[in-house]
Amino acid sequence: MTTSRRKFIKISALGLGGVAATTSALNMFGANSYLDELVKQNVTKKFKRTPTYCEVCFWKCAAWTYTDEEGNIQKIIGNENDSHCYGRLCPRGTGGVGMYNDEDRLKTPLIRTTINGEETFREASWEEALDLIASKFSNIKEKYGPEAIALLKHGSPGKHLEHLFKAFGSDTIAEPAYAQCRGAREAGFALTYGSWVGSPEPTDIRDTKCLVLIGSHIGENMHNSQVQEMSDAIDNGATIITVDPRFSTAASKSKHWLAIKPATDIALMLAWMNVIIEEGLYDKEYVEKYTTGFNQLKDHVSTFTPEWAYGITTIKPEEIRKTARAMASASPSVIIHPGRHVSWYGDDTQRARSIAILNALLGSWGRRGGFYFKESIKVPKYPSPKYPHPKWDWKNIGEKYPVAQMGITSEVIKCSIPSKDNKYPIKAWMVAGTNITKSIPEKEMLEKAMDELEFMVVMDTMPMDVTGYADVVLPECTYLERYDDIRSATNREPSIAVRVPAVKPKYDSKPGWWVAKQIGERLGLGDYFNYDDYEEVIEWQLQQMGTSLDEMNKIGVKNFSRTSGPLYLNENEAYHFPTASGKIELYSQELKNLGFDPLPNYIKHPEPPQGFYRLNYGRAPMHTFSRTANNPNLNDLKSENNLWVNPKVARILGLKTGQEVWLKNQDEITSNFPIKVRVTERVRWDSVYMVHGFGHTNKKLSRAFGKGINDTQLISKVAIDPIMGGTGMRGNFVSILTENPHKNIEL
Ligand SMILES: Nc1nc2c(c(=O)[nH]1)N[C@H]1C(S)=C(S)[C@@H](COP(=O)(O)OP(=O)(O)OC[C@H]3O[C@@H](n4cnc5c(=O)[nH]c(N)nc54)[C@H](O)[C@@H]3O)O[C@H]1N2
Ligand SMILES: Nc1nc2c(c(=O)[nH]1)N[C@H]1C(S)=C(S)[C@@H](COP(=O)(O)OP(=O)(O)OC[C@H]3O[C@@H](n4cnc5c(=O)[nH]c(N)nc54)[C@H](O)[C@@H]3O)O[C@H]1N2
Ligand code: SF4
Ligand SMILES: [Mo]
Repeated sequence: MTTSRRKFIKISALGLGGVAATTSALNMFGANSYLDELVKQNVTKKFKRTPTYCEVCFWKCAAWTYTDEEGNIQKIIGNENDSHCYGRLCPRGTGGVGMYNDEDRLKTPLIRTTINGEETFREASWEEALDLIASKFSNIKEKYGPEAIALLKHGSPGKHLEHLFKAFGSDTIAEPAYAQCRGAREAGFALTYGSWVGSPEPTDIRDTKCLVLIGSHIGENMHNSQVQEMSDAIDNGATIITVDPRFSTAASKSKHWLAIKPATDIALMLAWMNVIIEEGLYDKEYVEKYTTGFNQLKDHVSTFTPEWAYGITTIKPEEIRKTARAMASASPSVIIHPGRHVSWYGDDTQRARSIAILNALLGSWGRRGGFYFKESIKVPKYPSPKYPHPKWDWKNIGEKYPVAQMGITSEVIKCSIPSKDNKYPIKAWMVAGTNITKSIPEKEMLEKAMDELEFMVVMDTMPMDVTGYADVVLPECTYLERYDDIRSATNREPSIAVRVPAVKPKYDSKPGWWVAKQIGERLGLGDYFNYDDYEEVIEWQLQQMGTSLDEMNKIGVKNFSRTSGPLYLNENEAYHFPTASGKIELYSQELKNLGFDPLPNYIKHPEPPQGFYRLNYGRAPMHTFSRTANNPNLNDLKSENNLWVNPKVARILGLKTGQEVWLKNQDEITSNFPIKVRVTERVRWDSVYMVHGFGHTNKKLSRAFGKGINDTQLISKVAIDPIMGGTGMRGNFVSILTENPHKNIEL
């Protein structure tokens, strides 16, 4: 590590101040949850219930928080009337109370200081911390303009700070949920259908006859209603086809598991298109009526036969044909799922385009059992002055990527490293609700950027790694202790849900809305924060929508009727897709005009050299990214990640289940900590697999510190998507070390 000004402060230096290894995740909900037992032990007490929506991930399930007479939170359960959860939370949502109870939480504001030449944090009052932030922000605005202050955010706190930043004159805003997550699929679907997929995905899983998952590991990826609908679809006899180099939970529930060679999915999809077109299995009427570019597509895929794809994907031609026919026979009640975390190999927009095109050939968009037309209700904006117009913003920063529709975090990071060609110099960051040191790879670049910043504020609930780089750390209270914006869901029917504090903030933590207002007032932006309590904002908005906080406190979720038209295409009426041609664009003139392939092509990606394995990662049902590793309830379910190793590899290297190993990647980066091996046929011999979000380096996380390996540390090579700037992360290779490479080094 460099001897930088912003040396990472291990908060431990502060001084001042059972494993359920099961992956049978499809039945880990509600009544089946172990946490339910804890809940039952308390049934004799009288509870008060408060409405909320969950913040353990971004599915935002509406829930009830139950507090006892002493004001302790006893349980959180799903709201029966909510289309995101159908009354049942996933294990993470049930365990969300651990976020509140975690004794390692950030407790007071902290300010970076130097004592005897050592950088450390000292505890500070809110007054002092907020005054310091306001004065630094004013200074930077004066010297460089407000645009030079960037907001990196994720989740609810981001919304409040976004308002602050826009009022201040900065729209230099980005989040990892775009370039490191779903950006490429939004770009791919927007190019094809003219609209985003969005969240929740408008996949009509409950009524589908065939669900095709291309690396979407639903069941480990625990997006609630989606998992429940998939479970129902299976019970109703739907065919599940899973394309995954790993035998995922979804694969175990599938009729067809295609153990594809990593990084070759586009070849498989081109071959599927070939079969569907050559055998005349596509929905001819739909293609004729709603799409453009079919003839070009037909010519394009004519040589991409299953035999051609076999050599690339290792999937047998008859398997390719059989699965193509299975999809077609379910058409139009078939879903080739768009995926969610799609930043894989850099050609991700083109992979998403392939998925979009396949759905169009099978006529599933706008059809029952395919994709429905989603709808949401607009929450009126609380009265506030107009935002000033920044001189440049996230769009300019991402201008190299013409199709990007949101800020690109990695470009914001690059612009924070001074250089003479940098047109958009960024000098300060506020980071809220995102642990960028774990969610954004290329650690060297990230650390360089943080080192160059004149000022960095982090607002978090926990002493996560990212806080160690801050000049000021602000402790936000958890979602159970605060108001946040009204959740307006985009679903089959529109609905709203509220988050009301169930308990008072613990320690000296404060809600994000309060922090935004306090900083705003200090910057002379009081007019933008014309309320004393966020309750007033919500009450005003609810009144505009014909309800009230009083009503919402009783019901938690309010469902509205659709007004935009039917859920599916009305076949007797013309339909205008929001694309340039008004049709589904199988052939993309827009991509062609921008100099990209108008139809997807397979390109070969690097393969692991001798002695190396592809680093594959994913989710575990009881954890969300890095944010839950220290959660007492969820840590109890799974306290570390394991390294999945194929038995062939284990034999060659002499590895046994339970043995600790270290990993070294292609750039000689060695994992800080060891990981325990799990020998399993469920992973291909060319890859190893681990759950993302472990290997925490901050000792202040008493349960999570040093447990398992942080995949992000080993992702030093990325493949940038040239169309929308996404960060492809799955092209890293690791070798397995059986000896501790850090024997004499203190970490
Ligand atoms: N290597 C690798 N990188 C990835 C991924 C991967 O699988 N592997 N996944 C990618 C994907 S899909 C995504 S969406 C992103 C996710 O990226 P992030 O959202 O950055 O993920 P987390 O690691 O959960 O970090 C969340 C941070 O918010 C804090 N937090 C939680 N609740 C609150 C709150 O109420 N208020 C505040 N102020 N802070 C809070 C947590 O303590 C934690 O520090 O990561 C991406 N990056
Ligand atoms: N429990 C839990 N659930 C979550 C989250 C969480 O943190 N925890 N995070 C949520 C978020 S924000 C997101 S974005 C989603 C992410 O969830 P998904 O979108 O489902 O995740 P991915 O990371 O795209 O997919 C991981 C799967 O891809 C497979 N894979 C790897 N390489 C390839 C390949 O080359 N081809 C194919 N076909 N498959 C491959 C892996 O083996 C693994 O099974 O999960 C959401 N749900
Ligand atoms: S899916 Fe689980 S963690 Fe995510 S919001 Fe719903 S209950 Fe919470
Ligand atoms: Mo994500």
